[in-house]
Amino acid sequence: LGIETDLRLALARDELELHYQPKVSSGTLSLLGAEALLRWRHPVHGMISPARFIPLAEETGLILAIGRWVLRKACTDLLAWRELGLDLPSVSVNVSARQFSDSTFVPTVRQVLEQTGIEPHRLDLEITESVMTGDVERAVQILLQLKDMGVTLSMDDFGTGYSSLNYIKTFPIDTLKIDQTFVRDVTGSPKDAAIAATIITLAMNLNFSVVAEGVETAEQADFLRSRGCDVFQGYWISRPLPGEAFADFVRKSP
Ligand code: G
Ligand code: G
Ligand code: NA
Ligand code: MN
Repeated sequence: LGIETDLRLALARDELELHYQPKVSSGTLSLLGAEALLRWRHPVHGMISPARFIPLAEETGLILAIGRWVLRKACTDLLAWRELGLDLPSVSVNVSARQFSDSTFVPTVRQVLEQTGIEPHRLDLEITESVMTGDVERAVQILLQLKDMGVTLSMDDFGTGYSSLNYIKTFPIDTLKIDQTFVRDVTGSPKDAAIAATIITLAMNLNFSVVAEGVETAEQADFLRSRGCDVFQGYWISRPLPGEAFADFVRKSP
């Protein structure tokens, strides 16, 4: 109960923050965007991972308020960096299934775009395959409404959920993100190599961009690049960075 009450107060107490992990072109390593990753700086327990508190936020419905905060913060950070002369082409925000299926989600995205004035194509929404487990037709309608606004859509953790190729065919998405569980042993495990290469080929053939997550070594990068992967994200490029450190990364980026 303690942590639930604390989470309720975390927003008001300004304890949530966004860290940013770069996404770079696999060829030139130029900066293409960044994924916003939520952190909770708890006054007693220190930094708490979203893996621990997002499930609680989903159960309690707090994810709706937190999700709105994340969207707004990511967009205003992007604008603030631009004021400093730092051009970040795109910012990605994670959207949980509960958030996605709530009737306030589409209006919230529209409102944040209008209020911040960020160009819609600079906002990327990362959704997981779990949005397909409910009402698929409704999910497609929501995705189409988001596409109409001009935001881009990424399928996160691809290959780990309930994905069906049938859904992939009908979902109006722009990008597949290869889950890091396939990237981890991509140079050691022939099976993981086959899966990663197949996802890359699938993405290319369906005209999706493809991001490899969790790239930690030059060897992984070489393999993924050789198979046609467009975009890298992972510790090999950079860990998720607090705002100031991320701004430094952008400054130094090719
Ligand atoms: O950054 P880290 O590895 O700690 O993230 C753990 C998990 O939390 C990941 O699955 C990530 O997608 C999720 N996560 C991080 N930030 C957000 C957020 O703002 N909203 C939602 N819904 N999930 C997030
Ligand atoms: O579920 P999602 O893909 O959004 O989660 C991304 C998570 O992966 C974040 O918690 C982030 O901190 C973590 N992450 C990012 N890059 C790497 C990496 O290269 N290696 C590992 N082990 N984790 C990573
Ligand atoms: Na993500
Ligand atoms: Mn992922």
